[in-house]
Amino acid sequence: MSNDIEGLEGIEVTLADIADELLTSDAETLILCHARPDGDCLGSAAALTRTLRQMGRTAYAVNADTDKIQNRLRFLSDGIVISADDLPAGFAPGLVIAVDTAETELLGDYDGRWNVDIKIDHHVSRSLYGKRNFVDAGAAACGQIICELIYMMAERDCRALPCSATIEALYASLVTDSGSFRYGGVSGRTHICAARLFDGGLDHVGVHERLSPGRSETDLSALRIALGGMKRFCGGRVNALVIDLDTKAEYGVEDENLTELNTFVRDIEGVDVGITLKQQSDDPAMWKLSMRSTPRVDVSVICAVFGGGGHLRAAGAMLRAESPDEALRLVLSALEESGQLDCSDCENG
Ligand SMILES: [Mn+2]
Repeated sequence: MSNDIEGLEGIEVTLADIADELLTSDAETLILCHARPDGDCLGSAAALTRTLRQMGRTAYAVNADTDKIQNRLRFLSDGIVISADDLPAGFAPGLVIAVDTAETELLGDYDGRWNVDIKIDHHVSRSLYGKRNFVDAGAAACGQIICELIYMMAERDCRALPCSATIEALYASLVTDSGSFRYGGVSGRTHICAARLFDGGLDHVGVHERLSPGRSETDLSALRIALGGMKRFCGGRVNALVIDLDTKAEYGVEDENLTELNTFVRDIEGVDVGITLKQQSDDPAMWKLSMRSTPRVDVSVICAVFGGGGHLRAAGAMLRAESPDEALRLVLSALEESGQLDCSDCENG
């Protein structure tokens, strides 16, 4: 399918404009959300899809990676966020909405498959790939925007009032994207959204139990790797974990089992920077760098040195190194050269 607005920028609209459109349009609607889905994108897509259906519309949500949805998030997506292969034959949406997706490339295999009419997002990116765009970078989660949108619509059409599944989806969005209301993007508005969901009958204990089901044996193997392998530098302020292919094989883990370690290495008393480096099986000379920090250090600039990027406190990159020691040395050097840590007593020299 063609993407005739590729390279063209759409206009910016208000959330009230989008509410107007959704209240008055009877177009069959397709909701898109980013590949490698997280709780915010699944919760946002599920909530919006259920709301439109309650209003009597035909609406479907699709994701390019339904086979990669984490088990703990499946209660959000089951039966509501589907693969495009499972769309009914002949379904031709008149309205396409993308949620929580900063750039169209993040749609994965579905990039370019449909023209996006409306983009709703909370990432800083200014990419206006929708014909109409609403981006609120001050929202802690895309689910916060969807929550505000749904209650705005419900004021004018009570059929939009969220059902219990929509309430759970929106709350899961808020919780997962805000680190359980701890991250910098959380505001009074985030809590007002949560309060509305509580007023609507939210079972918050149930949602938290499903989002945090406890650690699996594989998770425990990952923690054993961390506890056995972390090394402190720069007077203890930098904590690094380098995981090579032999270690992954010995413990029976893949990179997808190791994501929890990215923050684990940072969340230790006295540590300002957590570094994890994972050797890549498809090219053993490549190492996947993940960095996490406290507000005292900007790790996005360190990852940018290696062609990566991200947020101030959470960033990543791929780098080339011939050995675990070389990979770590490259990162520690970039950190030192950034001048953000007083490295005078750094073991790295
Ligand atoms: Mn998000």
